[in-house]
Amino acid sequence: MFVDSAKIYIKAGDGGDGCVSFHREKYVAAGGPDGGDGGKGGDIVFKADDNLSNLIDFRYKRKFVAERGKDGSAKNCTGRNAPDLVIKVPRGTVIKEAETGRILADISGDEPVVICKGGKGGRGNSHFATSTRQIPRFAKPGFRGDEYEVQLELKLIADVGLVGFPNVGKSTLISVVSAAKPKIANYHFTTLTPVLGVVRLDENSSFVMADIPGLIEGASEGVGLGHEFLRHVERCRLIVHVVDVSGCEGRDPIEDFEAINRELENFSEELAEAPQIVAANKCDMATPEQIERFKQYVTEKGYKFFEISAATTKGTQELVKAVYEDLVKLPPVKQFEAQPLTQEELDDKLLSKKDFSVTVEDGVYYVEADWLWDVLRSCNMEDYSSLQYFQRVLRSTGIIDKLEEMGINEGDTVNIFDFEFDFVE
Ligand SMILES: Nc1nc2c(ncn2[C@@H]2O[C@H](COP(=O)(O)OP(=O)(O)OP(=O)(O)O)[C@@H](O)[C@H]2O)c(=O)[nH]1
Ligand SMILES: [Mg+2]
Repeated sequence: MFVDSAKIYIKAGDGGDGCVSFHREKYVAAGGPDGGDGGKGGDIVFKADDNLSNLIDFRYKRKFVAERGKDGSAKNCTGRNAPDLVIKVPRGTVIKEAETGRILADISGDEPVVICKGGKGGRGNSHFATSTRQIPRFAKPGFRGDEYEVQLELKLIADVGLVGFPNVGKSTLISVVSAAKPKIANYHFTTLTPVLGVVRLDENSSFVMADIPGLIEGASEGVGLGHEFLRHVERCRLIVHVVDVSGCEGRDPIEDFEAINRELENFSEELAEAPQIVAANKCDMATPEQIERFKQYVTEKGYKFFEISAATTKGTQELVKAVYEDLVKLPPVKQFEAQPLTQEELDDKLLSKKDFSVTVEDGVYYVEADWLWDVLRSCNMEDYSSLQYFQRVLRSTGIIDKLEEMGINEGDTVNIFDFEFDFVE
């Protein structure tokens, strides 16, 4: 089975917690704080692997979580950093944030790409000693690792893409100009998955050609096999548009040509504007008048035109040479750029990090917010300075205001992750 898209969940490791500890030694009365820092959580890294040809593995495993950093320990021992989790994907896999469709990376080079950063380790209590606070009874928890739901989309890497109606001879063409051996048969939708072939002109010149399933009118609305497979020619530097010029199936080559171009346009404007060479196939079955009529139409539109017969290989070498000559002048295979968040989106993200909700039940005020968990974990409620810090956070993030707005009175109970305390103004 050929799978070219998959949705998976990835999460980098959280940082290890800092440690609360005090130096102990015989005859030393009050050793200072010596709690070490937590280690860093593992990153989620993507890497191209040429032994993989599609995304089928992600049908079975959809969740990837990197290890957490180790906690710090006494004697200023820093916790161990967790190893990165490397996810191997076929070359040409584009990673998008599932929620927004924003491109995070294009794994078509050799460099591994970090998609989720592991959380930093929390600091141990030895960092928090000051002249006025000699016994810090708290440490910081590790930071959380990034997490994402991502859409993986394989976009094959080829210089040239063959597009056209079903049964016009696309697979026959790739089979005579390259070593690829796709299935060829006299019915529609013979090709069900994309096929790549290397076309060699001589020792030093070659290019990669992609054969994809046939398109029909309405493919962009999902008719036939749909236009899904067009994503595999999206990177192509040049399109070879194959048309059955003999009209042996009762269609008109000019109408075919226009219909396919409309489907390309519906898929993506960029693809519609890619340079195109027209290959009028099945010339062995066409009359000279048929060929001439189509040739005139196509050349008037400004396209290069080649009459070929893939079945007899007539004209195919001329086509291949012309394709190569054009490729030399064209920019390299397209890479998809990662799309960073805009300033506005970054701000929204930061703001939403401070979102919270307050509900009242039986006189108890329940405050809920994901981010508060980390704050709460970093505080030692038996420690005065730690408690002060906690109160400062509640005030600066607007939680106290909200509680007052909701009519809280002195002495009422506030509950945050089951930690309860009395409200004092
Ligand atoms: N007479 C003639 N027949 C051809 C030529 N090229 C291909 N054919 C025949 O046309 C039929 C379809 O060829 P394919 O190469 O499978 O066509 P395709 O465009 O890949 O079709 P799909 O994969 O279904 O989209 C086969 O029976 C081929 O033998 C040609 O130049 N002349
Ligand atoms: Mg085919």
